[in-house]
Amino acid sequence: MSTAPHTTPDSQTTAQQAIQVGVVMGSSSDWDVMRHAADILTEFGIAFEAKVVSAHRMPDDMFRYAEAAADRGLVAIIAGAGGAAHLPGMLAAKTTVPVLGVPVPSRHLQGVDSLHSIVQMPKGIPVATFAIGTAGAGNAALFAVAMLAGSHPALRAKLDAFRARQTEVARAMTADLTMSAPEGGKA
Ligand code: RP5
Repeated sequence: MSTAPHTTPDSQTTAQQAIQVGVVMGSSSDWDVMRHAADILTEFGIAFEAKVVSAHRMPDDMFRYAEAAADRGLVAIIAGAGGAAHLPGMLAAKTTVPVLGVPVPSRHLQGVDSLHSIVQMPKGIPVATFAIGTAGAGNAALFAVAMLAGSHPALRAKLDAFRARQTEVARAMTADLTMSAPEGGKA
């Protein structure tokens, strides 16, 4: 998996199995955020692809991608975009495969524009919208894992173990505070 900024492979999969999740974004400049979704999917062994599919610069490609998604067996599409972030909503308009929207931080409005563009969908065309930036990208991937876990018990066990590890890390934070507390201080 490339972590270089502003580069995404045209298509990548984590295994020689059918692609289950599409990770798409409006520009390679979104990759620094969206690779956090890719990292989670890799960690859980989910076969995915990463592609730039710009709603504004490649509208025909975007529609083709959405129209093919169900027949290709995609379980979810994680779509990230910034600014006038129409990609998640327009994908959702053309497919019933669940679309998980990630607002990418934008240059001038810090991603609030992206968030509003993605979350304010009209009734009837849902986009599950996540937090702005890397937390949203990671959580969208975890959400996709949770969707798949419903029919894959081994994945459910992995997700439970992930949560348990996270809990232990959070508990250990208190011990770290105690260690670094000033003389006589209480943590
Ligand atoms: C959006 O415009 C993309 O999702 C990206 O967040 C933003 C800027 O794109 P570039 O000008 O960096 O290609 O479509």
